[in-house]
Amino acid sequence: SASCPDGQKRRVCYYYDSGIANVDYGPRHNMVPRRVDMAHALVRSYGLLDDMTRLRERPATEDEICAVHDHDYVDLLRDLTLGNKPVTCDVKAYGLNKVVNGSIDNPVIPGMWDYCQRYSGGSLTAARALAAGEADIAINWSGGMHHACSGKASGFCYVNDITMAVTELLAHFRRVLYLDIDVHHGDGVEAAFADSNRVMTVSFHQCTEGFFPFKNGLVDDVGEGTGIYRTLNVPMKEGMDDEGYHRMFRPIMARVMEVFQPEAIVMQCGADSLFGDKLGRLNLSIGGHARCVAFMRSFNVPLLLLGGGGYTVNHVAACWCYETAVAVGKEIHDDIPSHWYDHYYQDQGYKIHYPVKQGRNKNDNGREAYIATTTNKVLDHLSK
Ligand code: V1P
Ligand code: CA
Ligand code: ZN
Repeated sequence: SASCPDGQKRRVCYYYDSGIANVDYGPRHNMVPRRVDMAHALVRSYGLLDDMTRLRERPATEDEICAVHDHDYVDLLRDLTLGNKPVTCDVKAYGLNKVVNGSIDNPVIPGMWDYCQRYSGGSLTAARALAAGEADIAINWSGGMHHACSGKASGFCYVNDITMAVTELLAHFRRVLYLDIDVHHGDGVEAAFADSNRVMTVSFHQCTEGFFPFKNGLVDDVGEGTGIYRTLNVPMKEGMDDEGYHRMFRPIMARVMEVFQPEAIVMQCGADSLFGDKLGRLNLSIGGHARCVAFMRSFNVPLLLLGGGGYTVNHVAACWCYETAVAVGKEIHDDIPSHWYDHYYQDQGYKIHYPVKQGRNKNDNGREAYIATTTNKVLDHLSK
């Protein structure tokens, strides 16, 4: 259709599991799984389900999760939830229930194991649809839990569905690109593939004093051993706007596609890089965030779109609905249709594209030329 960035249609598969909507991290927690149900309700209300193939719900099995996680950690996740065995070990050593400054990032919650199976099953199923050649783009907005490590939970992530999906894709494609536009560094996925020459990981993120996950994701962290220069990090200061973001994103990703030539792309679309997020301090608009998706789509390489962070839930749902439209290649009108969750969008005037109030962009302070310097450093790594 003419409204597509590159004038071409794509076959899109869509995964949605209603079993995630009621998962509750606790009353004061920022992570609200219901935002995925909100996004789904919006997608449905715009009629976008008619433009996609709905994938059948299939929770990941214990064996599938064990392919990228340690056995003792997986046993613990399963047993803590089902309550079928008294747990005698120190769950804090596994990143669970650890109290830091009065808040618990990774609480042991009701239905935790089932939740892990469902969101990671979605990413695996979506990856398989791409591998089987059934789709050009596959979507799982409940996935994208990029911080989980092989043996422990981190940053609201219990199992790493991304690592599972990439591993699945590696059985069918020679080179897989992982791209992460969540406001946080994609540390768990980076660590899993740091020494691989078949996976390139690229994370754009806020990198400021005291910002999770703290001292990593620096511009000179480039991987190791056989994977050297196949890890890229693009750190940013507070206040980054659409224009500055794309002044880095476009040249870097164009060059990545040129030199790495991936056969499949996994893109984590964390919506906490949007303006007005509760945790992030970048100032992307929904249009600016979605332009990243449109740009990667234009290369016509099998593309897996995943969710991730995003803590102002009305912004998150509007963003992922709009990106679903970008995937199918349809322009949707800005007025949010009347539906079950429509009252959540009152603050943004019932529009998809809410306004960005640009404050100071600390990346664009004249003489220092942070954007140009950082972009050149990354391009220099790429030339190696
Ligand atoms: O900053 C921390 C730990 C706790 N601090 C004292 C050190 N944790 C962050 C975790 C952010 C996780 C982001 C996940 C993702 O990348 C992917 C899904 O988006 C944190 C923060 C924060 N402001 O950074 N935890 C919490 N806030 C928190 C607040 C209330 C209740 C529970 C956790
Ligand atoms: Ca990121
Ligand atoms: Zn995040």
